[in-house]
Amino acid sequence: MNRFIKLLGGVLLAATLAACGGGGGSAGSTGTGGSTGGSTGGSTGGGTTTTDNGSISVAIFSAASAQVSAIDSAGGYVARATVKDSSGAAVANKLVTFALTDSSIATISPSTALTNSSGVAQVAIAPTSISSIGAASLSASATVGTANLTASADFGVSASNLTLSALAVGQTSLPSGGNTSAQVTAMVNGQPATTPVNVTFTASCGRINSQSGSVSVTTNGSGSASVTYTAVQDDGSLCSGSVTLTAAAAGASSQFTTITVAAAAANAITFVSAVPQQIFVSGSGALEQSVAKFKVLSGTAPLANQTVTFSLTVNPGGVGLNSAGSTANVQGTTDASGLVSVSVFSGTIPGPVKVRATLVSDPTVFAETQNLTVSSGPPSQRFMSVSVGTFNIEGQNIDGTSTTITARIADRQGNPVENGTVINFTAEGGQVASSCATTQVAGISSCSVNYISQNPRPANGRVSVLAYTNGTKDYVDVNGNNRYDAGVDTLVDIGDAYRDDNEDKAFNAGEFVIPRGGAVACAGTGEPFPSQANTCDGQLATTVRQQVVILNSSTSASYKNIVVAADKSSLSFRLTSDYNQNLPMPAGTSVTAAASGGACAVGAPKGTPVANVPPGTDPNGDLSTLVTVSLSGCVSGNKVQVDVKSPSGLTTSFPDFVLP
Ligand SMILES: [Ca+2]
Ligand SMILES: [Ca+2]
Ligand SMILES: [Ca+2]
Repeated sequence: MNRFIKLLGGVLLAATLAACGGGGGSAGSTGTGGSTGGSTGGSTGGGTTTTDNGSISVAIFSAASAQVSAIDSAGGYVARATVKDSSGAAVANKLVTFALTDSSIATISPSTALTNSSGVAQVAIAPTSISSIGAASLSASATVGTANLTASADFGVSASNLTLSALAVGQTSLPSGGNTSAQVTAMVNGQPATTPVNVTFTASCGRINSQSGSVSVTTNGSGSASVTYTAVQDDGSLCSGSVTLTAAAAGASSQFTTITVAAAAANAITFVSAVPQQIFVSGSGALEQSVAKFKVLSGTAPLANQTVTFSLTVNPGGVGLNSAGSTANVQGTTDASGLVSVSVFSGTIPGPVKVRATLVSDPTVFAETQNLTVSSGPPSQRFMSVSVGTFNIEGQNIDGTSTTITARIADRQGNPVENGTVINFTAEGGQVASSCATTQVAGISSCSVNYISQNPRPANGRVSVLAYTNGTKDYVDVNGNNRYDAGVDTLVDIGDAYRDDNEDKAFNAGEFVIPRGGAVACAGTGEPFPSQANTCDGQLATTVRQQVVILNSSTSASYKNIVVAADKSSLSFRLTSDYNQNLPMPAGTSVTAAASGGACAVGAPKGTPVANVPPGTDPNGDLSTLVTVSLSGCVSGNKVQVDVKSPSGLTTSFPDFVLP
């Protein structure tokens, strides 16, 4: 039948369908009112407008195709318009526009439609919401020929009776952290709602659709609202025991159901932190305690009230748990965040430490600290030692003559400090590298910097250089517990470190100083460990410091204090730098002697080459070099020639010594 019809022309098809009595067409024709001659009319449930050009009628039908005068949230209603021409024949493919006088109580969707071959166009009409109530007018408009035709029909929106079905869940018993579906159907007048209904789901613990608190979802076309419930709270903690789920919709009684969630079992432990990661050997005076923190989990959720055993798996020596020196295992219980911690006390030996945390409920589950170490103590003032490769360098007349300054530094126990301890340097003249970082070679910590000669050059040729770093003062361990106890032990207090440029054993304005803010009265000292008076602070920490002096020896030589033995068996003098007769010549300077006259002969001079001369702490100290030349066969009037050659190669020839 259908295949046969499709072979026929459109007109015949339309005529056939009209003859068959399409529902739309016959329904439209039942409207009342409209008279001929362009008048319009309408009545509740339907309306028809007839003109000379044709007619249009509109009415509302239920899902059961019954014409109705009211709609409700049961859904399935349509607004249906029928368009005919002046001869009463159906007008196909005609645009019909639908409109409502009050969109707040009802909506049409879509608002336009084309007529079918029966001249019928229809759109859906529904209450705007489940709570909509009132009345409005529906209109349908189309253009037939040259005439704009509009028909209207008044209708009511009836109250709906909304109920919720029982709340159904996929599983009523969940494992810890598990999830399940939950579903409820909104019923309008006993039938599943086709109009969207907002249903709010709430759980007494856990999340719905991965959200905390109440979650609103809209029913689908079948009136069903469904969510996923998860028995894990927002902060990751786990629900356990009875959980109540609630589904609620405005105007309907709420629905409840109960889910039983299994208690969580700890199955993981992780290391969280050790603060600080570095502690110092006991007795160093520095921080000796760290707090190691672990977290107990069930899956990924932190678990409270779990007991953990702490044990030492790596102990360089003397490390204690929760008290100094106590190597016994200790226990702890996790807090609400699943965290549990233990205090770690350093021992007397530096090295890495490992603390293990083991679940009491499952000893196969454990974690260990990472990167926790007991370090050597900080630099101790008493164990600061700075040396200079060559003190008396040929620096007065030549730039760039170098020497090496080495700092050796240990902690209070005389053990090497941590690698990387930075020693700073500052110089009165010349140029010195600003710092070096200690390394341990064969277990001994030290580092070196270069010093070179250049301007400025102090007038007396003595260049003060200060080496310093952060560390601790010395103290007398009165109570013998190998650590500093303020008020019990006797501190060897010192004031601010400074560089005593003029070596007067006191701080003078303009001299480099490292202020620490102390104002306690105390005596000051000069090199080798300069301390500014009255800047003590009673604290263990200090700037560990030492001053050294480098001598800018000259290239040209001078001499003083010539002595010739009465029997003319020797000649001696003191060799000095030319510009300061208290300064030696540069280390390595060589002296040669020759005699002239008769049988007078010289032996090899003593006092050459010039030694590396420590500068002492007296800025006026005589650092000249005694040179002795042995003589043989010499008599009065014989001459002795002395030449002095500096390391750079310049030779100074002294005037001939004429023997008296
Ligand atoms: Ca002590
Ligand atoms: Ca001074
Ligand atoms: Ca000086």
